[in-house]
Amino acid sequence: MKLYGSYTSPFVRHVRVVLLETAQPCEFIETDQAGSTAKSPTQRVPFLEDGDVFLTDSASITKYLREKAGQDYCKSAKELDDVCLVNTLMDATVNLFFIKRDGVDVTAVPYLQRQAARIQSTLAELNQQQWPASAPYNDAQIRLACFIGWAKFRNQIDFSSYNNLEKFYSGALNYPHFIATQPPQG
Ligand SMILES: N[C@@H](CCC(=O)N[C@@H](CS)C(=O)NCC(=O)O)C(=O)O
Repeated sequence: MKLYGSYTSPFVRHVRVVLLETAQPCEFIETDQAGSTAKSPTQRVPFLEDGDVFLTDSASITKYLREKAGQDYCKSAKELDDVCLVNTLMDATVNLFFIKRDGVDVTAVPYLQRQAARIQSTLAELNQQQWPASAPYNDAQIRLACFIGWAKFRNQIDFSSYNNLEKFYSGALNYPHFIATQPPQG
């Protein structure tokens, strides 16, 4: 099995945590934008190859790995909805990050302001929910921890008004598989 990704991507990190939790051997192939453009129709990471299986999204990859290990993936509609909420948050924030990095003033583009508002309203919703103080975590929770870690690493979000999310994240920082997949520091 081969996982293509980067050590900074929160989407890839979720897959890496699932690989550790399910103890499945997998070669990690560090892939930049040129590599993902050449090999995946989405031109994004992660993507996964396993024999004839080729998967292009972290959601399908995490489902595949869980099921391959005999585990459930998102048993309830609520858990799937939480995965989708975090996904929307992560997609919008990563998208704004890349656009800002290209020098665009996001405050001057109405749709990008809508993206920014979507990020804040989704964070407010997630902040109102109950989150566990420690492992075990389900896939929505792992994804949320990966998102918060990335947003802090890239200084994209001020979490000071999201106390509940901060508390959840401090707990996740003690989880060995989360520690093992930290983005490179410094
Ligand atoms: N829906 C995809 C999103 C993956 C994604 O956005 N990956 C980012 C890295 S964090 C990427 O490769 N972006 C490159 C680009 O947008 O050109 C997933 O869940 O795998």
